Amino acid sequence: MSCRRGALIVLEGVDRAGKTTQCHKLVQALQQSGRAAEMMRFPDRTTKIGKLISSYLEKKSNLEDHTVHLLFSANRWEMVPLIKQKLEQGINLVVDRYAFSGVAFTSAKPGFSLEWCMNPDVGLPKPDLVMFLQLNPNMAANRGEYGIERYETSAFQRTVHQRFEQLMQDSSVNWKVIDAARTIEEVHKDIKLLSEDIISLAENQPVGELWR
Ligand code: Z5A
Repeated sequence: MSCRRGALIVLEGVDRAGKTTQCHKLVQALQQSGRAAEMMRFPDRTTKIGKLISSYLEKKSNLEDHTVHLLFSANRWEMVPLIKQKLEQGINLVVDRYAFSGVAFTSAKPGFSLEWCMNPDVGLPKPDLVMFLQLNPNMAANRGEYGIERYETSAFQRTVHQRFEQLMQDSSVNWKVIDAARTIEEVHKDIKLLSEDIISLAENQPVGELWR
């Protein structure tokens, strides 16, 4: 007997929008309601590729811009067998950043088109739902200073935000914008409801291919 597949649910958003906080809360809530759920995050800094990325983000090493973009994408592709296996086993995956971050961050650098940035991720397992946690820069600033990692400057983050806005025009992806300026519990309530709905819808459908 084949079991119903799990849903692939992605949280994206600007820096300090609360993605990690909400991913943990969602996994916990789904498990408490009797559903199998696990969290994944990108970059996954535990693999060999992830360690190269981590060293780059921590500014301990330099990598050419195209190269690091392809490494971020490879870091997702190396997880595809595991993602597919978990979904087939009926496990709902809650993912902290995905290909959309990959495209938004690299295309915020000079000389990178959205199209070039999307190409390496074409065909990845397509998320059933992508929730974009929307937070304006002033609110984000109230959640603490930017860290010391690469990309953590307000000018760069503004451009990243514009790229996300462009990506959200794509109706082939199931985007939902969430007002992340509210309390953690209020944001969680919306995320949980949307996730429960998509879990029911996705269980009888095959996993799609992103941007294909
Ligand atoms: N990157 C890339 O270039 N290419 C790629 O393909 C991918 C990523 C996948 C590492 O990301 C960097 O890699 C990232 C994008 C790039 N660069 N930047 N910048 P990361 O995911 O490892 O780490 P992060 O981006 O630094 O996480 P974050 O965005 O800063 O945080 P968050 O997950 O959105 O927020 P949080 O950690 O849940 O919460 C932040 C704080 O706010 C914390 O103190 C919370 O308690 C607080 N918080 C959360 N929610 C609320 C609410 N609702 N009210 C008040 N306070 C709140």
